[in-house]
Amino acid sequence: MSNLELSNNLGAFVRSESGRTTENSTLREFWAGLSAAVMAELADDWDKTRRTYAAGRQEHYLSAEFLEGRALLNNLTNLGQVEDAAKALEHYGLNLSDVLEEEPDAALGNGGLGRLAACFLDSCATLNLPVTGYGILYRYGLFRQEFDNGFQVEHPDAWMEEGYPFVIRREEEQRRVSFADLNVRAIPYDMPITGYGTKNVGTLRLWRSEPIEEFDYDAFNSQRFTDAIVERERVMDLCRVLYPNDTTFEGKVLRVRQQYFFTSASLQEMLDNYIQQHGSDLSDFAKYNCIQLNDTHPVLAIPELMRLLLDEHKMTWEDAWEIATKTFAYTNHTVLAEALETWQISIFEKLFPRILEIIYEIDRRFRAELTEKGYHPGKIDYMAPVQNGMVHMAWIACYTSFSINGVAAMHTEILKAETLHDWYEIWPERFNNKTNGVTPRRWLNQCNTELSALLTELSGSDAWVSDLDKLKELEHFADDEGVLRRLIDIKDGNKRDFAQWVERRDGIKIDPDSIYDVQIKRLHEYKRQLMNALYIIDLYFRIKDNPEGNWVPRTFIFGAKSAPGYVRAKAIIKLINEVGRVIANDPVVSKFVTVVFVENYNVSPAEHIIPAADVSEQISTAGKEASGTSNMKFMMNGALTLGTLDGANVEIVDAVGNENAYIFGAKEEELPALRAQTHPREFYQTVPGLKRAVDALVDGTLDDNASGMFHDLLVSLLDGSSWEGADVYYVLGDFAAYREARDRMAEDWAKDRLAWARKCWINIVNSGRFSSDRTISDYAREVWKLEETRI
Ligand code: 475
Repeated sequence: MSNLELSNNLGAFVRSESGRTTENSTLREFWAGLSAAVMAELADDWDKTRRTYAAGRQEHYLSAEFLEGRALLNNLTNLGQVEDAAKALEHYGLNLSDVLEEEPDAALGNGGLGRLAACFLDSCATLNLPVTGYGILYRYGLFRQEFDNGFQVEHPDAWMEEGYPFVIRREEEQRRVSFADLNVRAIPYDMPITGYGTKNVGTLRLWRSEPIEEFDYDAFNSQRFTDAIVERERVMDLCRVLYPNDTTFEGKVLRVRQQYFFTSASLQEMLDNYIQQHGSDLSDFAKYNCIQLNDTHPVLAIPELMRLLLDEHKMTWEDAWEIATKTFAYTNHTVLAEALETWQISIFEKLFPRILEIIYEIDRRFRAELTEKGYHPGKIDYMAPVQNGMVHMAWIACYTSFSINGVAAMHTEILKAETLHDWYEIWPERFNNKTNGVTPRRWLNQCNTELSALLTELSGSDAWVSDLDKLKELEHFADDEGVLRRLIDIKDGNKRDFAQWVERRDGIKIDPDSIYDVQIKRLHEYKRQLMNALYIIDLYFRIKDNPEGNWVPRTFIFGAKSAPGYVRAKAIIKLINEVGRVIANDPVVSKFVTVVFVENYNVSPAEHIIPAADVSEQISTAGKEASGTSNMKFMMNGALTLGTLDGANVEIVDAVGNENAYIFGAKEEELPALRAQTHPREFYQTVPGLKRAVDALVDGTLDDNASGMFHDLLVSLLDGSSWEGADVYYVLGDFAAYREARDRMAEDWAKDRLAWARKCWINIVNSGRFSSDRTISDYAREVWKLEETRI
């Protein structure tokens, strides 16, 4: 659709959405109409891409989560129609950015793992790789967060209730998924994934469960109407909600149903397609198909593929196993013990006895193979797929997969040395690292248009958008004062934009001339938002002690959701809000400090926050954050990292040099000795100001509304409990080093803006290796063996 066509056609699309004149149509209807126009524009190329990919070797990305966020701007950009759309809307007196703000976020994921999957699909489309994503069409995405008196309250996120133009229901491609107690239809809903500078359009296929028949007519007619409805709802329940846990495992029956549901439907489709394209001899299945398992959530695909090959396609175990071991590759996303998925055998017995039978057979053969190889029975027992009445999903993944990878160099080393050490010893050749990346389309080109324009101007083209390494050629501008001044102006503009946005959205006033210091990520103890809060409490006291001091104006920005059942994380949310309230009410401290907790943090708020950030807080306890990905987004947008040597921070420092990042704190390998040396109470007593900050939790400075929450936080730091030690995440141990680095950072920023901008520039131009295009090229070449396939 050319410019002319969009201005001519938009009205028709809007009217067909609203059933009214354009004058009487709402902004939301304009959003829906414009989105429908975009879908129409994509249709032919999308169809062509699907047909082309079906014929050759393909990779299938199985993930329980895809955290896509908004789609319209991304698609308009890829189609090169942002300006056309703006013009077409102008004709109706409307503003494109207002229309874009009407779009709900597709929040079908919790955090890092889900957003990574979305960035990966973006890169696959841009690189013309035959990759399809498969997941679940949750009716309710990640809960909407509200603060009630500073406490997190969860509300359902019925994100597509009013219609969602970016998925197409493919009734004719439905499959059937059977449980022992329930048969359901799996209906695919396809979302187009456009790429930058290509006509190829990839697909994210999200499955939705529906009853086999609209109604059970017998029940209906025999006056058991309500039974019929209840049965129908039981099926619809399957896909109703995304489990809101990030890096923790919950052994709920509904969750394992979801996992089996989407993996079974996806595999049936792959097998059907194979037969259609290559005939009924399935022995070459692995030649044409590769499956990446995004963590253990889709690992049931392994026994399910075996079942389909054995039972439906009458293969021998040996032939089927050969295919499985050449098809699956597994990515691990966390070393936290609480994330390891282990399911009770009794659940599998109830839901899918045949799958359990197959898992037992995998287990039997595994034990035989390792016994044959001479391994110690104790070790075999520990590594076996079935142990102590539990099925170990990660062990099944490691035994079957030809590739096992971590998501940053340091993380992969920890997998090899600790988490998956026994597997590494036996099968070292399976292990490889794939450091995460983020898409520079969404996370730079779209969210930071001014900086992008500067980069395009200086490099003479926008080629960097799909080849981020090109930015390296701009490194010499680090010594060009004119360019640095422009960078400073752009950042200042973004900071003013953010101030406006947050005032409109949350009613909070902030000073755009202050340093913006940002921590946005899920709330988890290992990420140490608590350490960040203790710093702010300490700063509050320091300013009160010396109100005439030359304090750098600071804005501390947070965004975080806590799992609804994670009591201590919720206490930390309340604490941050309470610190913000106390400071706002203090006439002295509020002159220098503001705390902003952005409510309902999600992908689209991140797009407003990141371009405005000066400081990127990446302060996890060393060894705990597998990679992190916001660290990369901040770097691309010219914020400096304040971080520990953890996850991908290590590689960021390696890319920019020590002098262009602020690294502090205990290293992973030092932690055991440091912990043995000093009890947390000793830090509390001896680090200047630390006792005062910790005591503020309970001495009346801060109010937890008599919930006892803040007292529990204090106990967790100083004493621990019968089941865990004191200060498990080394908050008190790292506090002094953190404070020193953070103070120094604020002073550096205030002292010499040009020197600061130089560091920012070095970060931006060295962010190429953190593009998900680099990550995906590595997967495609080393794991998937995929070729670029242009339509
Ligand atoms: C890491 N989620 C980040 C990111 O690789 C990393 C696990 C079990 C159950 C439910 N959710 C999970 C995760 O483990 C997860 O999101 N991990 C994150 O993956 C992408 O950058 O460091 O914490």
